Parts: sequence; C-alpha cells; structure tokens
Amino acid sequence: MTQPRILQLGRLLPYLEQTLAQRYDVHLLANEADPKAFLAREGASFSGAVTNAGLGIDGDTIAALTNLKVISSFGVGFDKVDLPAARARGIPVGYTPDVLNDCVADTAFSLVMDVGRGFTASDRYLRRGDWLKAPFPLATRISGKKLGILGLGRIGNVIARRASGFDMEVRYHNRRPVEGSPYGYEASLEGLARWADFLVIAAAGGADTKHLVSREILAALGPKSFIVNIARGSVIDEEALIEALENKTIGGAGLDVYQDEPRVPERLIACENAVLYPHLASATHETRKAMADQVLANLASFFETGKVAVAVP
Ligand code: 8YV
Repeated sequence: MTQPRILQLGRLLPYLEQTLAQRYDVHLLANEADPKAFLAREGASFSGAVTNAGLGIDGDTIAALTNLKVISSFGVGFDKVDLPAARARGIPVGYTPDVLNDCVADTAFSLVMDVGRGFTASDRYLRRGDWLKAPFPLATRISGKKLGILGLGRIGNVIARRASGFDMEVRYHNRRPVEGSPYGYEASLEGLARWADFLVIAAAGGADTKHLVSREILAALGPKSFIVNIARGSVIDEEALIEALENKTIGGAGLDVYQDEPRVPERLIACENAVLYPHLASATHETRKAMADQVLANLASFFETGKVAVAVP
C-alpha cells in the first residue's frame, strides 16, 4: 500500500519529523524556493498537512491542496488555521490541547512571580555587580494577592489551581460564567482588571479576542498591578501596553507572547518593568513530546478510522 502524502509546512521537533517520515511520504514546504509554484504543481498529491500553532495554514494553501483530507497541528492555538476554509471542505483539524496545560500554567506562574518580585531583573542586577553597591529594591508580595484570569478554560483552570498554593483569591472573566466553577465571576473585564493585583490572560487568540485588553483595561488595572500574557499577543493592544509600561500607569507586564513573533518591539525590550520570555510556555522535553505524540495520533486515527483523535470542535 502506498503511504499517504503529507505536506509539512514548517520545521518541527526532530522526533516528530523522523516519525512522520517513517510513516508517511512527507514533503517539507519550507524547503521550496517558490512554495506557491510548488503547490500549484503538486498540491493535488497531498492528502494530509502538518503544521504548528505558530505557522497555521492559510486559505490559499488549503485551496491549493485540492485533495486534502486532514490537517494535524502541533499546538493548542488554532488562530492561524483558516478554519472556515477547512470546514467548508469538511477537512478535520487535529490539535494538541490538554497535554500542555501544566507547563503553560507553570510559565504563567513564573511570570506572575517574576514580574511581581523582579527575579530575572535581580539576576541581571547581581551579574552587573550592583549588589556590591546597594541591596536590590523592594518588590511586590505574591502570596495572598488577588489573581484575575481572562479566559477560564483548560489552561486558565490549571493557573487557578496553582494560585491556591499561594493563598491567592481567584476571579475570572469569560463571555459567560463557567457552570460549577469555584471561582468568582466578573461580568466585565474592566471590573476584573480593577479588582486584580495580577491579571493573567489565558484566552484564545483570533478575531474575537483581538485587543480585548485595551488602553481602558490597562488604565483599570492601575499602577500597582501587573499583567501576564501566556495566550496570544493579539489579545493585548501592544502599543497601549508599551505606553502603559513607559508611563508606569501599570506596575509591570510578564509576557510570553507578542503581536509579531519573534520580533519584539525595541520599546518593549527597553522597559525594565517588563519580563519577556520567548514564547516558551509549552517548551519542555516532556510536553513537546506529548504534543508530538498527539499530532501523530491525530493523523494515525484519521487514516485508520476516518476520524481525528482530538479535533478542533
Ligand atoms: C506552540 C502554542 O507550541 O500550543 C500553542 O498554541 O502557542 C505553543 O504551545 C508553539 O506555538 C509552536 O507552534
């Protein structure tokens, strides 16, 4: 039996690339000098496409893959996958939720701690030799504080659980209250921002949440409170955030995601009251292996049963 032909849009974890190559006839689109011409020539030969959350797959690519039957994406976010285009042709989209919840929540908490206490800033301080001149400035206590979560979903709930270990009170804002949730619901994001000492963004990216954290929300957060984002850069108005950091109208920001990754604005990099991680929330050996296995399981189950194991609803 001939192996299904799979289009791999960009580079993936070596383990995932190797296993895909053992199981399928894989072609890496990123190797093509002229991807459009390649797709026009050979697009019809692919029955599957593998991508990741950062790359996604756009409508033109889906259209060029005229015999595409399945998409398998490495990541929980699908804001860069043209879902309407896939749905219009009945193409299921596999993704990798849940397996990364713990590591992403750990990273959210690291950012809460780091932006509040200034841990990475203190490391720079020591290495610069500044400790020899004066003690590191006092910071903000974490334990017992108020943690607001925008987006109490799979990851938001794990972040809330982490907060209980720090005796923090948790409230959240979603479009609707989550039935049976032990956490307090704030009907408006502005109300949540006003209440919170730390506002953590855990909402999905995409058009529905674009710039939800606006200038007004940042003003409601105020100069003693902090924002943390492990979701998508698009959820925050980055220009308004930079202004708030520069003018110190918020206490600080802990960020793992940005509007135009991996490019981070120089003005943001210059903000000492920001902690900046290079989109690493799920980047552990254990979690990335689990994500890769889910990508493989989604494809395998599709080719065996016609159904993707874990598909975007
Ligand atoms: C991805 C992520 O691993 O899962 C997501 O949505 O943002 C990360 O965990 C990263 O984008 C690689 O594509």
